[in-house]
This record gives sequence, C-alpha cells and structure tokens, in this order.
Amino acid sequence: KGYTITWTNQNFSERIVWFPRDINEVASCSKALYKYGSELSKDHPGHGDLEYIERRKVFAEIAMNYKVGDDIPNVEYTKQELETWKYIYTHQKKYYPTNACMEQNEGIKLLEEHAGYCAGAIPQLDAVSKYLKGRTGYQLCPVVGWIHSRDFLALLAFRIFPCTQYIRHHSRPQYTPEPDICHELLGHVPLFCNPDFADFSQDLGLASLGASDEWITKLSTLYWFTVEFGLVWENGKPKAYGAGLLSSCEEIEHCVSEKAERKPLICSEAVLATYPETGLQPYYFIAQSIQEVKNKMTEFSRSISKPFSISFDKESWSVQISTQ
Ligand code: NLE
Ligand code: FE2
Repeated sequence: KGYTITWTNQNFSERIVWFPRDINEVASCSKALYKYGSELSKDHPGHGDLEYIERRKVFAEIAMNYKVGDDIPNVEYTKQELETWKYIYTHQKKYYPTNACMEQNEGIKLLEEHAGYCAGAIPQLDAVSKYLKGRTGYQLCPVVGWIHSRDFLALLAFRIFPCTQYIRHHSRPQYTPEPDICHELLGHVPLFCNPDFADFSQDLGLASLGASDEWITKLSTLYWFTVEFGLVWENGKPKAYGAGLLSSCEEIEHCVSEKAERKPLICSEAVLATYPETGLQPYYFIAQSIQEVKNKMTEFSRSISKPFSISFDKESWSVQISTQ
C-alpha cells in the first residue's frame, strides 16, 4: 500500500489516491507513525527516560499486533501510571462543570456509570470500546502514537477511533504534546457518546477518502480547530468541547479565560489557519453549539470536488462508491 498508487474502478478510470473500502483494508491505517513513537525527541517530556521508553514498547506491540474486531488486550498499569491518571482525572473533573460543554459532562456521567470511569483506575480500552459500540456504533483501535492524517481520517470513516493506550510522562501531567490515554478517554471518548458528534466525525472521515493531499491538509486542520481545540457558547459563556482542551490541565483553564483569543467558526477560514502542534494554542474557533459545528462541517465537506460520491453501508461495514 502506498498513497501514490492509483486505483481504477470498472465504472471509471480517474486517477485517484488509494483508499480503504472495507474493514479489512482500513486495518493497515492504524500502523504507520507520524511522529514521536519509541524515539522520543527533545521536545517530549519523556525524552531520555529509558524506563519510560521501554514501557512504551509494550504498548507499541499491542497496537502493532492488533486486528480490527479482536478484543483489545487489557493492560496492568503501574503505580506511577495510576497516580498520573488520578491527578488528571480529579483535576479535570473539577473544571468540567464550568469549563466544558454539556455533551462532555453527559458523556463523563455515562462512562462513570457504564464503562468503569473513576479516579482510582485507568479504564481499559476494551471495556470502553464495547460500551461505545453499543451506544453510537464507534469502536476503538489501539495505536502506537500520532498517526498520519490521511490514515486517521480514513479510520473515522469506518466508525473506528484510533486510541493510544500508554500514559503521558509523569514529570509533566498538566500538558503533553502528543495523544495519550488521558487525552483519548477524557477528551475524545465522552463526546463520542453523543450520536450527532459520532455522525459528523464519520462524515469528516468519509469526505477524506480519495481526497487530494491538499484537501487532507484542509480537513485535518478543520479537525484540529474543532474536534481537538474547539469551543462552543453556552448561555453566553465559552465552553470547551475540543479533546486537546478537555485533557489538558493547563489549557482547560486558559481556553475559556479572558486571556484567550476566540474567533467565530468559519470553516473556510479555519482550514487555512496555521497552528503550533505543541504548546498552548494562540487562538480558538468558537461555534454556537455542537449542532452548528455539525452543520458547518457537513456543508463544508460537500464542497470538496471528487469524481465520485461515497456512502457507508452499516451491514457490510464497507463504503459504496457511485459515479452518478
Ligand atoms: N495537550 C493535550 C493534553 O495535554 O492533554 C494533548 C493534545 C494532543 C493532540
Ligand atoms: Fe486527539
């Protein structure tokens, strides 16, 4: 598999970028790493900590051997890892009622009731994935770390959410530059309990299939400013729904404060905006509601020109292509 491969269908013969069409083909999308991985670079809090790097290999192996549809192996977390989780869980939960959107608060409540969320233990991905699958049809797939945008978006198209299983370095629990289990479980999973949110995440994924590199960049930028770092108004107050905000002890406070710059969400503007991948974001895009984010994203996704249209078939877990 390579993204320069062209693919011809019996109905048409345009040159388009390869994309997965069923659950077996999408499996390869969770394996290639975009950055960090086991060699943690200088800007990573775990850089130079050999024990941490060794520990990461255990998680990398699970992710590399994982096949979609299998149970996700449970992990026994160490005392130090459990402490990091407890710190973040307790800290973030104090801020959610005031700084997070209502969908987040509803999600956390459901997960505490049904999927083992609590301060004393790190929930297992397998249990969380099974709960989510029953609720909104999304499932989790363990990944080694930060994967490529095209792969990431392709997984979303199949209602699969790539999830890291390791935890951030204990030296800096307040902020991590890469996804970790706190980011996934506190930031992303609660929102995936919401059917509207789950649907628009899949739509964004479907829009990415077969799209040009330029469009992949635009879609992942839009993803960054909404699903990762988005804000919504609630009763005249800014609230976080972006996962990068919900999982960061530093940014959950900063993003709704007077110090933060907020601009109304305009997709055509957001897709061209630049952003730092590490450090607090210099500004945020804010929408009226999750419903409005969904409507704007759907409208924007339709503006991508492709020589075919795509729909998802729930029964066969595959995408249908039409050239009409
Ligand atoms: N900065 C976030 C956190 O500390 O939880 C993670 C962002 C991952 C894109
Ligand atoms: Fe994320």
